[in-house]
Amino acid sequence: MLSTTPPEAANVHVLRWVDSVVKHCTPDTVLWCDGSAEEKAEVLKRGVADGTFIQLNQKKWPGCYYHRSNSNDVARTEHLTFICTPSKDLAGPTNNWMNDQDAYAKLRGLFAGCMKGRTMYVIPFLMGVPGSKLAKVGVQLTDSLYVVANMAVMTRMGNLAFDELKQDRSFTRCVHSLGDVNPERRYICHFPQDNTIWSFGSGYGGNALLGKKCMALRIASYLARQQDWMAEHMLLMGVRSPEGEKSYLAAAFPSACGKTNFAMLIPPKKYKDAGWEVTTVGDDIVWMWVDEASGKLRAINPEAGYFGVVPGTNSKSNPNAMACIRKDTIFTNVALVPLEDGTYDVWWEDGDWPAPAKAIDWQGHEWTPNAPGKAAHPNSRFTAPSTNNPVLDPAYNDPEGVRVSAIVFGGRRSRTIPLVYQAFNWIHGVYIGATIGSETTAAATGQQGVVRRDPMAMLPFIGYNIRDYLVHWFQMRKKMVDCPRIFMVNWFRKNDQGKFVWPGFGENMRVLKWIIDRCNGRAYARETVLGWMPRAQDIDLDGINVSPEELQSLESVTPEDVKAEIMSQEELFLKLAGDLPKEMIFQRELLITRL
Ligand code: OXD
Ligand code: MN
Repeated sequence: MLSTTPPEAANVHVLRWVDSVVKHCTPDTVLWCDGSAEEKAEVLKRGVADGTFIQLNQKKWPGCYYHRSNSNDVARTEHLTFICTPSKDLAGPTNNWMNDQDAYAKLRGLFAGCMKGRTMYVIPFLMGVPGSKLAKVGVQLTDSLYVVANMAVMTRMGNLAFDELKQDRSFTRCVHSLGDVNPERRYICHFPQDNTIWSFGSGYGGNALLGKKCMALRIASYLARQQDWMAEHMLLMGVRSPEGEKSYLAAAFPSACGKTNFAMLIPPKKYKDAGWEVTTVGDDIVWMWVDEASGKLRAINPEAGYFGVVPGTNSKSNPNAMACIRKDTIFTNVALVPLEDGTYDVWWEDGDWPAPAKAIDWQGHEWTPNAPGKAAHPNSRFTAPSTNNPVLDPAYNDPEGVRVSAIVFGGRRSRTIPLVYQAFNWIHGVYIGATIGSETTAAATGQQGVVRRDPMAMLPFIGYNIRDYLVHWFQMRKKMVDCPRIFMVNWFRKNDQGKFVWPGFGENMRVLKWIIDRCNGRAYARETVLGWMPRAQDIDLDGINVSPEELQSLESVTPEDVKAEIMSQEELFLKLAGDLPKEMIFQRELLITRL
């Protein structure tokens, strides 16, 4: 239960630090969270009382609540996100940088007295499986009840964090205030050298749930380099063959390219009937390390829930996500539908249900199907516990993690990039990952539909200099006796008529099977300029509307396409000029010589 006194097990360094932040932010009340189910109910009840949440119709949506964020605060704001270090070189050319002392001074000013009249919640949480060698403790101080309710889903929250931390000093210090939710005074500042995050002025997603992008990616990536592990923007899935062979894949796709859909893939009937099973370990973040005994790469999902994009989620695109959100879920910025009995339903574009005659849109305005705007914000989200997932992998809670057989990179590209190909080796694979391009979507503010280079899908999430990050990737190979095979996929290629050729979703199983067979030395591939590619007959097309010729066209690249791709990578290479690891230059040269 929420308590005005810290638990007995509270760490002395946490107590001192909380004290100092309380003195600075001057909340009226300080409440400690223990992470219990009773507490969650209390938080939601408080949220309904103060207008943070609206309870949904409990028959249709048991345990589900609705929240509408400020309309100026609906996505991660990368231009207001900073890596704060003594020198700019530590943050590198792809991050916004602020001198750490200047950032502290600026934010100290904003945080001073900012919680007057408010309650500060103390949220101890664990990222990672309890007992795992990579599990990391964070403590977030926040004046947002919405953040408390979301952290309770997205992290392993509560006193177990103190059990894990004991009296150690090494926890991530996360300070968050909504402030006045003004983009003019919005800063998401990371101090990797101090294991500290200060976030002011936003209550949305990755800006405010500090365990996720801020800690489990930006701060963790910095720690991972120092400690010889990897923190990546990846999903993690298991595939079990009819013979009982289990393989795990980690896949990095830029934001809103279907990581959640892929992680929860349902095999086509034919595959299911034959005994194939796909299970989810995680859908957004993966922490990986080299197991000393076997010399192989192992991985855990540090999160405990899903923060998924809602529009487009339906029983066809992702039936397992639909199952995940049927109970105990928080919906943010979808449309709200008042029902006759005074309760509320929710609705979103491209979901399962026809548009209601009337709804309240994500901005709180009355909406009808003729209204010019969308009812649900394109980046509206669900927050659902992992344990709701009907295909949650049994190893989700295993501190030993799972062995990674393949690393898959992907992007949203209407041209050039084939449906699937395999890197020649790890170093070539790192080059492929480092040069991922993807057409931008609504997950971050800014222009949509332009190709953005997004190395390892980590561009907004690398907590230090990208040069050192890429070197770290190259170096990790040397620590492994055997390494995962690396692949590139693109579900989004279009034909000359502008239509998607590959059906995607569950049918991606067919590509997955080729990937797994390649990892186990079973499938054929031909050597091409880009890498190892399947021939049309190597991908099962039985039962889908894709001809061998169409598959061939999905795999084809002309030398002109490759030249244009190399030229368009130039933007990234120029940004890194002087900082490019030599392997990147060599790989580009090798690609050119293969033309
Ligand atoms: C996310 C993102 O919210 O990548 O997961 O933007
Ligand atoms: Mn993500």
